[in-house]
Amino acid sequence: METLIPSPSGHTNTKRLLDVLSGKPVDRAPFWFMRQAGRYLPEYRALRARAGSFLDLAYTPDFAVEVTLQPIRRFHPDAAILFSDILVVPHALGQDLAFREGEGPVLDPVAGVADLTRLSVKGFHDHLKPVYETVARLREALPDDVALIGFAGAPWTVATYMVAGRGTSDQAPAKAWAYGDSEGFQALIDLLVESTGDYLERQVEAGAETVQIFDTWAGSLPPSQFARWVIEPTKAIVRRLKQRFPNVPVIGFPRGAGPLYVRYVRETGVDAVGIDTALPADWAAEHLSPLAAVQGNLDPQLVVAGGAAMDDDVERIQSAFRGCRHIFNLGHGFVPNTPVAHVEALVRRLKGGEE
Ligand code: 1CP
Repeated sequence: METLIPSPSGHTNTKRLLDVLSGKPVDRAPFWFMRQAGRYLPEYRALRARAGSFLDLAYTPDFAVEVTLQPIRRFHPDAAILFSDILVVPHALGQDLAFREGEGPVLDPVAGVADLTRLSVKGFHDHLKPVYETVARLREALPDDVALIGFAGAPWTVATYMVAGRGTSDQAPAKAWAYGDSEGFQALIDLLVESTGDYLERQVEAGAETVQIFDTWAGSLPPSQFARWVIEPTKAIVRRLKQRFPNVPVIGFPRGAGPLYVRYVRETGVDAVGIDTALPADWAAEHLSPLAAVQGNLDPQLVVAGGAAMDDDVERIQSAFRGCRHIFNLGHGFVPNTPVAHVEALVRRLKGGEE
């Protein structure tokens, strides 16, 4: 089903995203968008209906490759991100998972140490084989100026779903365990560090050129708990990836970390950091840009609104990062009611008239 997408003529085969990540000069900031594949695209909704369920979409390489390529054909961003989900890791560890329409993910909760015996790394990579195949096929299919990003959830964020058995607004179940029985919770985090490190290594072997670690709920922890559950597990994964693949850049996204972003970048060893919508771009340019490339951070709701409100913030973000290593992105993923025409207008602006 996948088709090769020709690169626009006149482009060299260098990838802007990888250039920025390795500190090379670029003609403009590279861009891609979190959730660039998804329900705001009519062709995604059509394929999703054909696949039946979200998991069938994610675990069938024909479908996952096609969905990943949909936004590349439309917008030709500087990167493609593997189409999958952070929750395939607990699924591959043996935790039941389903995605219910309008409800999001539902898992069989892992509520305490006794439940850890239900999880096992046996069969982990067999379960994830379709993901590795998707990565390998994407690497073949992508234009030579589009970088391929692999990803996984960070242990803390994945644990919040495993423990609650669903998405929560306050992450209370995982916090209750972490605060009340930190040693037991540490065993879950250690299992996730190991399995997530393995999973990302396999993605790189299959062809991912960089990986992003999504820590969506990093900002929900108090500063006293941030190092143990966010920094340490991420640092362990980065260290491991760097031992095997010293030249593969790692992007961290500790959403909501506020001033703790500085510590996160210094201590985890990530090459780039994704900033959320609430972090002032000029603050990030001052405090984070000297330490790493910075990715972000247009409010996805501004793309829903479009027009001057969106354009003004694009301009504000671009000028804050002028002269810095910057990857333009959203502060969080596209929402389903984003008008495609607004994304087109945004892309035209980011390309500044090229092509
Ligand atoms: O119905 C549908 O079609 C499912 C919607 C959907 C999509 C498009 C889900 C369910 N996952 C995805 C894909 C996805 N998830 C990608 C693909 C690559 C991309 O284009 O960006 C990625 C990177 C993710 C990562 C992910 N899944 C995160 C971290 C990033 C973030 O958005 O904060 C999280 C928290 C999840 C869990 C998840 N998966 C899906 C939903 C609805 C949720 C959130 C549940 C909740 O907290 O309520």
